[in-house]
Parts: sequence; structure tokens; C-alpha cells
Amino acid sequence: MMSAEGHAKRVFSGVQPTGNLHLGNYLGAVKRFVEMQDADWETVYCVVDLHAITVWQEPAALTQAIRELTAAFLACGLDPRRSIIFNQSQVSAHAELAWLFNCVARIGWLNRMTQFKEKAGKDREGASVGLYAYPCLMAADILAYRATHVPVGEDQKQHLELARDIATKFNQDFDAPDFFPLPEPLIEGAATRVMSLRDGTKKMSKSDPSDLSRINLTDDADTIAKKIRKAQTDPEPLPETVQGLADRPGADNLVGIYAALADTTKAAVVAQYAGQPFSAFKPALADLAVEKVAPIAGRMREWLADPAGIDAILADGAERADAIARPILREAYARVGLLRSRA
Ligand code: AQP
Repeated sequence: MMSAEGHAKRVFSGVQPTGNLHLGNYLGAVKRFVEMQDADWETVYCVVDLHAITVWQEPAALTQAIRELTAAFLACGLDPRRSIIFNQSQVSAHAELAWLFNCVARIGWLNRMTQFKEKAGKDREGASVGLYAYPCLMAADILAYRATHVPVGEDQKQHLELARDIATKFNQDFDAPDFFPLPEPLIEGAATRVMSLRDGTKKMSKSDPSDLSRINLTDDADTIAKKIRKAQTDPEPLPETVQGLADRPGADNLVGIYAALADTTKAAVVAQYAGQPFSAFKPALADLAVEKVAPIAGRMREWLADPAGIDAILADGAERADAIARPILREAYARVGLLRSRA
């Protein structure tokens, strides 16, 4: 398959091993990863551990989180025979290309990144340089494979735009039209931005101090049902149309989650439950969430009982990833004019 600019179609995406993988990560990203793999795209999926260390991680906990996220990928349906699955730090092309991109990207571009502002908060001076340069590493993750399509949640849209700007500037600066493709974000489906169950105006997030705000992929059936029962809504019944969800963030969020889990649209869910109270809708949503999410935890536990098996999958994935990225990196070095005299 070829993309518009003549690059073979290839999917790349990554998730940080920072614990608490939640329903937002699943519906916005990992579920889509599996669908693209199953639709026979060439798929490269990465546990982005170098991104994780842009904020402090306890070393032993990080190692465990890398294995846990790999287990979650496998438990959600990623198949190492059909997708390349690996952790970022085992393929040095990511860090090497990121350095070239640090020198291509402009400080003004990075200053506009809203995620840095959110994550650094008031203590900008105390944030790591890595957190600031994060989007350059993300551009390198994608472009080291000349990936053309990137399934992500909506929060990553701005970083994807920056990756396109970096690719464009590299191609122009080094007189190499089409050297890097301009990767397209794939932000699709009913749940590209899953919101907190406690506050429908805030993104569901790993770092939210309230565990009730998110459904973790490791939650058991009772916990999932309890969190949905307690989820924020309003006293109105479900509306007749999707437009009726405007200005009702909690309600809109639950309908979106239902639609994404059931592989349907918000319009279809609203049509089915129009006029019913949330006291009737929530149990139906809880049943659906338990059916789709609870088995993932069981499969994760099975994978985690075999850490050597996980490590072997990551080692094999890293070798296959390196085989794609290394020649592209070598060519990028040559374009920049860096002398490479070693074989
Ligand atoms: N709430 C969400 N709805 C839809 N998609 C989401 N993603 C994250 N949150 C939501 C998508 O999940 C993928 C992996 O995310 P990540 O682990 O790289 O980092 P993140 O976006 O920083 O995840 P969190 O939960 O938001 O972590 P914290 O709390 O640390 O900020 C990405 O494709 C992302 O879009």
C-alpha cells in the first residue's frame, strides 16, 4: 500500500509505561492499534519508555511498568507475529534522530505546546529538558520508520502537527523533498477524548489522584460497575438526539464510552436509550464495560506470569524495529552531512 507522497503506508504509535493504563488509553489508542493490525496495515507499536522518564520514575517500578504495558498490549489483542512490539530504549535510532530534530525544531514551536504547559504547571523552571523536548522525540519515533499514519487520542493532535512541521523543515533544509513523509494523525471513533468519570470537563488521565475518575484496565468487574454507578451525570434523562448532549459533559462522556465499547456511534446509542434515565443506562454501560474490559486483566496476569516471555517478545520486536529504522537514520545523517566512516 502506498500513501499519497509515495511512501509505503505504515502505522506507528506508542504509549508511555507510566502505570494505570485506563479506558481512555484503550479506546483512544490501543483498541485502534488492534483494529489497524487486524485490517492488515504494517503496524509498529512502541512502549515509549524514554518518554516516561521525562518525569521522575522509580527505576524498579519503571522496569515493571514496561513489562506491564507490554502485557496489556498483548492482552488487548496485539500479536507479535503481525505487529512489531518493542520498547523504545532498545532501539537507539529514536534517541539519535531526536537529536537531529532538536536541531531542526525551533524553540518558538515548542513554546506553543499545551501539553508541556499542563505537565510543567507552575514550576516550568523545575521541569526536565526532556519534558520540553518531548515532541521532538515523538517526531523521531514516528519518522524513524517513515510512518505515514499515527492512531492517537485527541490530546496528541498538536504534537502530530509539530512532527509534520519537523518533517517539512528537514526535507526543505536538506534539499530532500519527500525524504520524510508527513504523518497523518488518525483521531477517529466515538471516544477520541474520554473524560474523567468525576468531572466531564477533564480528560481521563493516569495521573488523576482520584482512582474513581478512571477505569483501569486492571480493574475487576465489581470495581468497574461501582465506578460507572458513581460516575458524574445530571438529573436529565438521555436526550432524543446527539445535539441534546451539548453542555452535558458527564452524560456525553458516558454515551461516547458506550458507543466506542459497542463499536457503534453516539447517535445509535442515543436512539436506543432516548428518554431513559441514567439509572437505567448506567447498569447497561457497566455490563458492557465489564464484558469488554474485565477479561483484559485476566490475560494480562497470564502474560505477567512469564516475564522472560515478555522480554523475548520485546527483544525480537526491537531487532525488527532496528532493521527498519537504522538505514533511515543512516540516510538522515548523510543528508545532514555528518561523516560516518565506520561500517
Ligand atoms: N482520556 C483519553 N481519551 C482518549 N485517548 C487518550 N489517550 C490518553 N488519554 C486519553 C491516548 O492514549 C495514548 C497513550 O497515552 P500516553 O500514555 O502516551 O500518555 P498520556 O496522553 O499522557 O496519558 P495520560 O493518561 O493523559 O497520562 P498523564 O496523566 O500522565 O497525562 C495516546 O494516544 C493518547 O492520545
